[in-house]
Amino acid sequence: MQQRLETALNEQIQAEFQSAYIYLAMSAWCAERNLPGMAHWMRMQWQEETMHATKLFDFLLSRGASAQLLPLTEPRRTYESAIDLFEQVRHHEQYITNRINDLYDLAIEERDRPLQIVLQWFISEQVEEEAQVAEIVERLRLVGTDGPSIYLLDRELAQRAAPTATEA
Ligand code: OFO
Repeated sequence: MQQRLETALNEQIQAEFQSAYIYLAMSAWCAERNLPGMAHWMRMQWQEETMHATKLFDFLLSRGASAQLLPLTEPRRTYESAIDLFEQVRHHEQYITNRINDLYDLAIEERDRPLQIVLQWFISEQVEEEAQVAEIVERLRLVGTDGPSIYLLDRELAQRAAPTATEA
């Protein structure tokens, strides 16, 4: 594998683990505010991102490249509201989508076809993730974040299933 790709993949593994770390911190924020369904949703998100990172990590090793495990930074701990929180998830996923797209362009430039195939899965996954979180943001905007409405949405988000190996 080309050095440029190895470096970029290690940075993407870091970004996926950083995403996991951010969502785990968000899960704590929800739990501390008595929103167990949202805390669960974030916990599932944490699990999914950990699987994304591991998928790229395994791919890197299968290609005989070297895994670096770059450092993570402390995630943000304060949010104004549940809307603000999910808005941040949306922005973060848009950022990840841009990163994946750039990585895919690099894989094309370097003519690395196996990496292109792996990244095609991530490209589809990002479409799904962005749509999912956009829906939650829209619903929160619609119902607001007070009393019964947030309670119902929180209960619904508690239903999110754990990611399976094919989903993550
Ligand atoms: Fe939420 O995204 Fe990973 O890739």
